[in-house]
Amino acid sequence: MGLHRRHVLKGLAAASALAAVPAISEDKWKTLAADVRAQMKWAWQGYGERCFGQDQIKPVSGGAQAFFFPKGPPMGLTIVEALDTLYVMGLDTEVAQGVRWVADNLRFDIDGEVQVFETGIRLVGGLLSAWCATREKKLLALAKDLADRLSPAFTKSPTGMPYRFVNLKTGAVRDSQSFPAEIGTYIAEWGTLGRAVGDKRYFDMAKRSVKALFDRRSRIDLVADTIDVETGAWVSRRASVGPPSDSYFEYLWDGWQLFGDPDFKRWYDVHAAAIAKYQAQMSDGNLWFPQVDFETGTVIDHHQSELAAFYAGLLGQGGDMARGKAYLASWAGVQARYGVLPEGYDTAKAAPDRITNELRPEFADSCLNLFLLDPDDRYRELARVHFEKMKETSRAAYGFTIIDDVTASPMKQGDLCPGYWWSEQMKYYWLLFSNTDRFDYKTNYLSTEGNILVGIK
Ligand code: IFL
Repeated sequence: MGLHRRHVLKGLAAASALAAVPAISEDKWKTLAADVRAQMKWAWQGYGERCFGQDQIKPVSGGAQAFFFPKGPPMGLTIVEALDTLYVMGLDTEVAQGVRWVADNLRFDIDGEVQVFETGIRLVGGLLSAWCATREKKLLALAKDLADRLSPAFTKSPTGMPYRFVNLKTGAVRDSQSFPAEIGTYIAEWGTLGRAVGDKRYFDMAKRSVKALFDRRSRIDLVADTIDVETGAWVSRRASVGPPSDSYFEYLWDGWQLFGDPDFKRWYDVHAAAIAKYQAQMSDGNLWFPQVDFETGTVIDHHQSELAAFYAGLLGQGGDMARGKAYLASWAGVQARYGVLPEGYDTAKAAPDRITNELRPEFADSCLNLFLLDPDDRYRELARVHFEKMKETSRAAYGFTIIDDVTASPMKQGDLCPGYWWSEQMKYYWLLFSNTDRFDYKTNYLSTEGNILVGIK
């Protein structure tokens, strides 16, 4: 065992100690859950009054912001993202209102191009989870229609790794330089769709893309963060667990968890071992994952994107609870220091290197994933702080907004509620605090966008 590895393992034992919390009664968690539900209901009303059907609300000004097509039509992104969250919260009137809008308005025969990855995780996934919740056939039909319109991105590619953009009407594709997350984050949605409609081709299309990427890993089993999907040649040397690679790793585990496909498990294990060997580093008692050269393992930079915080939960799911807890504890330290996590953190300087917060869910995501494996109130407590701080700093006239500067006092608000807020952290808080009987806490699956594809009751 090398010196570096010994140092990391020794440090892990110390770092994995998440602060103990005083016992909180189940009633208090329920009260907190009721508050989460009330905030969701209030934000939904704000969206309904100001811009129902638009992609995203600007909660400070009360305006709207398109996500897909700047000149329209809107795709009701917020509604699609929110539906299964509203359902598990028992907000059934809101669910019915949202489903009605989708059934009456959402159509994909549009002569415009969309980003395949974002459209897959948000709209295909959102429609599928809404279908799982309500069993409304129209939702499944829309998910299938949309996935079919995205499929030229895969079928026109010589390697099977999808182009980044596709025109929904013509099937024209563009942008051959892509990233692991945009190549490997389909198996959950495409596999679930294939199961629902009885067509394995969806699963195969998503798996082929992942295999093509995995097969191009370096001799030390890492992938870089940019590749040409036409030639299969790497155009970067930078390996990262953060964006734009992040959910590629997540969906390797998920392909195994959801479909029991042993290839996915092997692929996950190969990368997880290489990441632990070459990227895991202790710094001031904290575990971080710096970017490294994908062929040599040499550290490139010490930037840590907040989005990488999801990796704590994934480590736990993959069987490495020690590293999962330690990595969550590292982020918990940043949360304790700044209140709201900055978008980026320089772990060498122990200071933010990006001072915004785009209302991110990843920390709460890991709290939930670790809690599901190990129902310990420490995870709930970290998520409670995340929620309370969000209420304190992000609440605006018509909903919750991004922060432009988390280091300012008071924090400076921006003016946008991203679609994922409705699908992710509000659901994670609710599931953590409520112990709802609309969710199966033992057998479940949440996608990278927080869409519940297994476990809705
Ligand atoms: O779309 C969200 C999703 O969690 C993801 N990446 C980033 C978003 C949230 O920060 O996979």
